[in-house]
Amino acid sequence: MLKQYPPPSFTWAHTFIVLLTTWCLSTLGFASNPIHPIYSITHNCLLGASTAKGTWLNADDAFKQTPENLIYQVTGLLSIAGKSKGSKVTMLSECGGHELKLATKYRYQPQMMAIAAPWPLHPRKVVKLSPNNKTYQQLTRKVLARLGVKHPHVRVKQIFRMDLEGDGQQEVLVSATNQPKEKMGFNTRVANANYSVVYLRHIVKGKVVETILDSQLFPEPMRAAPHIYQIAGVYDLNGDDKMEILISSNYYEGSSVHAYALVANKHVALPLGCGCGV
Ligand SMILES: [Ca+2]
Ligand SMILES: [Ca+2]
Repeated sequence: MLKQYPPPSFTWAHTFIVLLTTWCLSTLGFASNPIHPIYSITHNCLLGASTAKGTWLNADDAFKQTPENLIYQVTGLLSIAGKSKGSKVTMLSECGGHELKLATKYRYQPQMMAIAAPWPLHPRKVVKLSPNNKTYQQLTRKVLARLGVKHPHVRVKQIFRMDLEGDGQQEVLVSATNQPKEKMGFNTRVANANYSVVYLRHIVKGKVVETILDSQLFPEPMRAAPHIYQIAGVYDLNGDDKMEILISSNYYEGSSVHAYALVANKHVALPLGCGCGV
């Protein structure tokens, strides 16, 4: 007698399980073409996304492919506020930004992000140090002198220590800015020896080095719209257990945020970034 294979009962059960699994994954935000968008709540724009393979999509491609109902981790610099389902991303009419509506509202924090990642965004601890730390003030003075800032007024703003790639060696990220009214981000003039810099202190072939990630220097007073660079977050953006670095830039009538990775001890600019400005 000819045996029917698969048996009818298996076919029904199998079909039911497949449909149920598809529905569950879709409901939880894991679509058949999963991407992991990276959205800046502070800057109202989509930086891009990582794919299921851990590669990167720029903002335009991520915008086209981001489905609704993804689950986002909502964060503010060091603290994960919680999770929320997100809407489809839409274009803002002004300044090329994007809008992502989150179902759950969280209290606003500086440098707030929504990242559709099911993995830990901080696989290792990120420690905030006091900007008054004498060691890093002295180090920043040397870095500024090396950049050509004469008699710098050292004003360290942020210091974060972490092991970016999980090799057991700690890295330190430092931002320093000296500008008039710098909190406003609306300067149209700069004074003598104004600057803004973000650098990474890390070990290369057994030697400690300081790598400049972003900087802008003004040796003399002039009319200008100076950038204020700040560390906007340190997160594993693609689930490979290595943390990437987000840096924001604010200037007169504009702001943006972009990303770097540390690859083989070298900093690499990632194709992630977005902003709003004139
Ligand atoms: Ca490390
Ligand atoms: Ca990563």
